[in-house]
Amino acid sequence: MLIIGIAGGTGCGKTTVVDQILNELPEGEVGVISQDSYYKDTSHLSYDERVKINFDHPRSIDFDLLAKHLKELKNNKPIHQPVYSFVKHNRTGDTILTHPRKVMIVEGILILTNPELRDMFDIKIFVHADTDERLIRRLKRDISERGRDLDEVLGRYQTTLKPMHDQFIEPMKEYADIIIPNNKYNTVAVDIVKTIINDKL
Ligand code: UZR
Ligand code: MG
Repeated sequence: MLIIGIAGGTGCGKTTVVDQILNELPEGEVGVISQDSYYKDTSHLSYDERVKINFDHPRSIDFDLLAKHLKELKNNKPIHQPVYSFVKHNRTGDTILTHPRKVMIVEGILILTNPELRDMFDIKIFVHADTDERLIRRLKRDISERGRDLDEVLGRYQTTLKPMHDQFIEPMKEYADIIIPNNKYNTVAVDIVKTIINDKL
């Protein structure tokens, strides 16, 4: 199994890059695990308490479960990936059955901060987009898809997103094998990654 880690700040276009890779590879050969599915279970907290969680800090992620699942997939066992709701800020209680594939992509803002995961990645990719581009995309997405408003997104951006990005995400470029510049759709970079994957398939 080839395991590819794709990191980069919020709104850098990770999900888009992953979708572009998936679209052009044979179906059934590539699987995706999203760090977003592994936010810690917050059922013991009220909604008002959950909103205050710093979701951009590595401790908000259940890395133990993520690493365990990745190992199981590596051992050719299917896993039950938790389903997370950004609207409720909590796991929904549902899971998605995820089967092992020849290529597994793990994507998320903080996945390169965890040494155990880093060691498991055969290829580490960091998607870069300028801060203003990322903020624009984040604003649009959170308002249209995640039930937020302008004040909520900007407030969160200033208090947690930006400081956590500078502290935990940006320094992870150091570990990347490939950095994809993604201020606009980068066909060449996606082609290169596809070629590497096809080589291994
Ligand atoms: P991407 N996030 C939420 O907004 N709510 C949650 O319940 C859990 C996570 C956000 C998180 C992070 N931060 O910036 C983003 N906040 O989801 C990561 N606040 O997702 O990589 O798709 O941008
Ligand atoms: Mg995403």
